[in-house]
Amino acid sequence: CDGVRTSAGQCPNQDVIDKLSELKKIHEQRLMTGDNFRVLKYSTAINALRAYPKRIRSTEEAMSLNGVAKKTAEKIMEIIRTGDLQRLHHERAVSDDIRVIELFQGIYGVGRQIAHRWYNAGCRTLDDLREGKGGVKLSSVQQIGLQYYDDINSRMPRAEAEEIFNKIKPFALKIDSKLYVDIMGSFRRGKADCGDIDIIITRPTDDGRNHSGVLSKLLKDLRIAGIITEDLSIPDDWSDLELCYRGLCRKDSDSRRRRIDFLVIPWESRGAALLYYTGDDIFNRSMRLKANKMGYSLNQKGLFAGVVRDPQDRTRKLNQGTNIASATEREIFDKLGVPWQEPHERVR
Ligand code: DCP
Ligand code: MG
Ligand code: MN
Repeated sequence: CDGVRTSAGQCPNQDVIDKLSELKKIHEQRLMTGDNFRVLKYSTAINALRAYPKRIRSTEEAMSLNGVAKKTAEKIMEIIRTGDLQRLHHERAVSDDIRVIELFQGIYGVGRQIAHRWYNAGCRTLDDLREGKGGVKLSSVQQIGLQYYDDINSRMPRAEAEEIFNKIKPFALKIDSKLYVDIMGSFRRGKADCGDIDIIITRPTDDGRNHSGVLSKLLKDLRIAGIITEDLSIPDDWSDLELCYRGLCRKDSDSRRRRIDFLVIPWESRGAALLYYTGDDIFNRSMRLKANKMGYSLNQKGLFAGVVRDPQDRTRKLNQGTNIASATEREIFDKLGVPWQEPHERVR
C-alpha cells in the first residue's frame, strides 16, 4: 500500500485490494500473449483503491473511482459486504488445473498425460519445470520446447516463411539441381500467417537416380549456415526415400526460432503427398471420408482400392490394396469425383 494508510498502516480497502490483486495475477498468468484488458482493468482499479482515503460504502462510490466500471464496482462491494469474492474461487479452481495443464501442453513434445503427471508432481509454472520441482525430468526435446516456448507458440508472418524458404531452396538445389522443393501447409493455402514451414522434397527418377541421402546433407548445410538450429524429431534411416524431419530454424541470427518440417517423399506419390501436406487437416479428413465411402483408402502415399479392413478394428488394414492415383493431385480429385479445388479453397 503506497497510498493512504490507516493508523495500522493499511489502506482502508486493503482486503479489496488483496482480492483484486489475486484476480489480476490469475489473469496475468493465464496470458501467453496479447489480450490483457482484464489485467489492465484490475491494475487501474487497484491503483485507484490504494489512493482512496476512506472505506468504500456503495457501488456508486466505487464507480466514482478512476477506471472502475460497474462490474468491478460490484466485485468491490461483494468483498466489502461478504469479505469474499465468489468469482475468485471459480478462477482459482479453473486456473489451478486447466490453465496449468494447457500451459504445459504448449511445450513441444508434451501431451495431456505428461502435463497431468507434472501437475500431480506439484508443478504449476514453467519455472517449476525448469527447476525440476517434484522430481520432474524433461526429455531433451521437451527442454528445447521449454526454452523456446514463446517462439514455438507464436505464428510467423507469411513473408517470413517465404524468406526462410527462399534461403533454404538454393541449398537443396546445390546438392541436386533436379530436386523438386516446395512449401506446403498453411503457406500453400495462402494464409497470412503460418504456424510452421512445411517443406516437401522429392525428385524425378527418369535419369535412373533418386533423392536418397539428400535430406541429411541438406540439414547439415543448413546447420552450418545457422538456419536450422535445433532438431526435434529425426528419421531413423536417412537413406530412405520417405522421411519426416521436425526442427527449429531462424531467418537470421537475431530472428526468433520458427518451427520447420521437412517431408521427403518418393516421386510416384508426390500428388498424394502434396494433397496431404497442403491440408488443411479438416479438408483432408473430408477427402479421406469420401474415399472410405467409395471403398477406397486415402493417405499421403496415394489413393488405394481393394483395401480390406479388420472388421473388429476398422483402422487395421489386412492388405495394402492397389494404388490407383498418386502422381498428381488432380487424379485424386477426379477418382474421388470431387471438383478441383485450389489450395486456398481447401478449408472446411
Ligand atoms: N495434416 C493432417 N492431419 C494432421 C496433421 C497434419 O492432415 N493431424 C496435414 C494437413 C496440414 C499439413 O499436414 O495442413 C501440415 O500440417 P501443419 O500442422 O503444419 O498445419 P498447417 O500448415 O495447415 O497449419 P499451421 O500454419 O498451423 O502450420
Ligand atoms: Mg504448417
Ligand atoms: Mn507442419
